[in-house]
Amino acid sequence: MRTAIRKTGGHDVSHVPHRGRRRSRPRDRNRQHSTRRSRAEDVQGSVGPGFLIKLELGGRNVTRLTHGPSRFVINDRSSIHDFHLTGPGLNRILTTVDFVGTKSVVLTLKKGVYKYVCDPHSELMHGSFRVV
Ligand SMILES: [Cu+2]
Repeated sequence: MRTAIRKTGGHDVSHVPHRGRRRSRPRDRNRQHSTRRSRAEDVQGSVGPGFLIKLELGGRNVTRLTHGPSRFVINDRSSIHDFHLTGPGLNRILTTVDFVGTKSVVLTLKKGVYKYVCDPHSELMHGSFRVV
């Protein structure tokens, strides 16, 4: 329905700006920062499917961690590798050779050097980090 524009009094409303189309402007509604990962603080380990073992935090190879509790999420992508972590007071196979999938464990790290290997291929597949 149209609203008629009436001239009131002697004043001439010469030009009424066109109101018909209101540009629907895509608003930048508070964009949530999708860069924030829910579990960015987790230490991400992976082994396989090739002859590769790694441990990363925030996409970077782990060389140093702070002592105290840390969650390790290990993704074992092959049934020929395992993920074996040793360190001060710790000697633990986080994922076995047969296992394929992801395991999550919270470990309380102590100061010192930790090493991780795939036991069947330890010459090739190993790494270490320091806990301070
Ligand atoms: Cu292996």
